[in-house]
Amino acid sequence: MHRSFMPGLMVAAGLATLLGSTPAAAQFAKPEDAIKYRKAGMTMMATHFGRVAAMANGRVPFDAKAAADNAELATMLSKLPFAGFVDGSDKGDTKAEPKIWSEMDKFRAAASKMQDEMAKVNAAAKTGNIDAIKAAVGGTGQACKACHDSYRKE
Ligand code: ASC
Repeated sequence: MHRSFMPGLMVAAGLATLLGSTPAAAQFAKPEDAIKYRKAGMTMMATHFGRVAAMANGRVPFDAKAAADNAELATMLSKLPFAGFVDGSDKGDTKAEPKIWSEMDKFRAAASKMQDEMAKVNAAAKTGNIDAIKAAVGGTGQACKACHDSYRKE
């Protein structure tokens, strides 16, 4: 009897592990892996946000579909980098200020603020209203800058 449902239980446990592996719970074998992960996440987010920002700033012609697609990606990507600021990853190939780890609540709040602002870009881009996109891009840029000013070395 027991043997008949054990494999099912093991599959269920494996699935639970997989489903529990949300970005926020990303695990890293080494601090340098976490550093690489968060840098890659920032790069991807900045690339897609930058495509929307370029339209908002008039550097490239407005394309509503491209704006919406990139805003959606930037919003998803905005959730990723912060899982990489794990304990022990304050040293290495990073511009992260060590004070991130001594004021982690403030750092998380700054990240959260950026994510909220980025979600506004996404909402605005879905409407296709360029003025709303401009406003939201401005707010997001300010949130990026505020966090960099406090927590990123030159
Ligand atoms: C971007 C980007 C940043 C922010 C910042 C805003 O597009 O890559 O880091 O905006 O420049 O001041």
